[in-house]
Amino acid sequence: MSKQIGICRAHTNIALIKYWGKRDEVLFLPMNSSLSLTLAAFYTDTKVTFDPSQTIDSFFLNNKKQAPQETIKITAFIDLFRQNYSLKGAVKVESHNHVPTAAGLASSASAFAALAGAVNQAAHLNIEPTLLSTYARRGSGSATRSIFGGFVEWQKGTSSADSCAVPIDDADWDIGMIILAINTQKKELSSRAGMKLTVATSPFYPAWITSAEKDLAEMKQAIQQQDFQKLGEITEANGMKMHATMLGANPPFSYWEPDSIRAIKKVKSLRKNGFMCYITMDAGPNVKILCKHSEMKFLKKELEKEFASEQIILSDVGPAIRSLSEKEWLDL
Ligand code: FM0
Repeated sequence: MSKQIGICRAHTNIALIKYWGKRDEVLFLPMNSSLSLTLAAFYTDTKVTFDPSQTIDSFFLNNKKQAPQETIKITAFIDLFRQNYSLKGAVKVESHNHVPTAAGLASSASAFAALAGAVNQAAHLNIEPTLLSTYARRGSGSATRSIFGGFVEWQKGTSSADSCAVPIDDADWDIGMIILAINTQKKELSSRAGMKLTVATSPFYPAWITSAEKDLAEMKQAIQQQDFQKLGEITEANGMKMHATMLGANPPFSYWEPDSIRAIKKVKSLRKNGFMCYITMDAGPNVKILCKHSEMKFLKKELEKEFASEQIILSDVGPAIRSLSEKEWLDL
């Protein structure tokens, strides 16, 4: 039997309503629904080759063969498909992350969405995107949302079958995002460990859940009305509330650094001067600024007064996953 090949590109996403906490760690079922914006600037390209003549899976990231402890994660992920479909042979996975190292963004969201898409294509599984998002979810929760472009909701669902992504809006109404890289070192506490500690120990956690569901409902309304100010205000407030839960954990922790606060102050002052820009932060010190696409370049100039130009990356709204041809892959 011949080799089967699939190649897929998936973009990363930034949550505007955060996913923070699991109710099932094996199935990656979240405590709350979340909502994100897919970014054009950062993506992963992944090629999957099923080879019936091979018996051991292999994994190459940016042309470098990965150690067994990394390859095991890939095997565990592909095994989810192997349980439901008949897949022939071992798999070779080759991935390229197009995430500027300066961005300091985690790539697990785009990585597992691209891998799910490439498996689907290689083995001709014809899994439709919503179902595919439940597979991506099992690699990393945030990967659920990277199957689609624009604004995407990850509905927490009632079971593994319906905890999936749903496209909300293609965000083609003057939306952009600025990534301000504060520190690109690997963080001390992963988001996985951080959310687990928060769920287990923070007395603020129940309030987070109630509040996140309310924020989500209001944000969906703001998106429907294309009300940018409301969208931004909810984004900023929701992110801050997530970070507040961490200060209540035992032991308490925070991902913030002095420069994160400097960035927050700068964005607030820009807002006072009439610009529509709002902060969100994930499990790290880097700051993401939701803004109007039409104001992005001006905002970059303003930020350059306080931060190095290499720290500031502008992104358009990103699309859904898509297949790449062998030619596109070779041209990378
Ligand atoms: O993206 O344990 O997906 O909604 O980025 O792999 O399921 O890396 F701010 C934190 C992402 C968490 C919010 O967590 O965890 C968001 C966060 P996994 P992820």
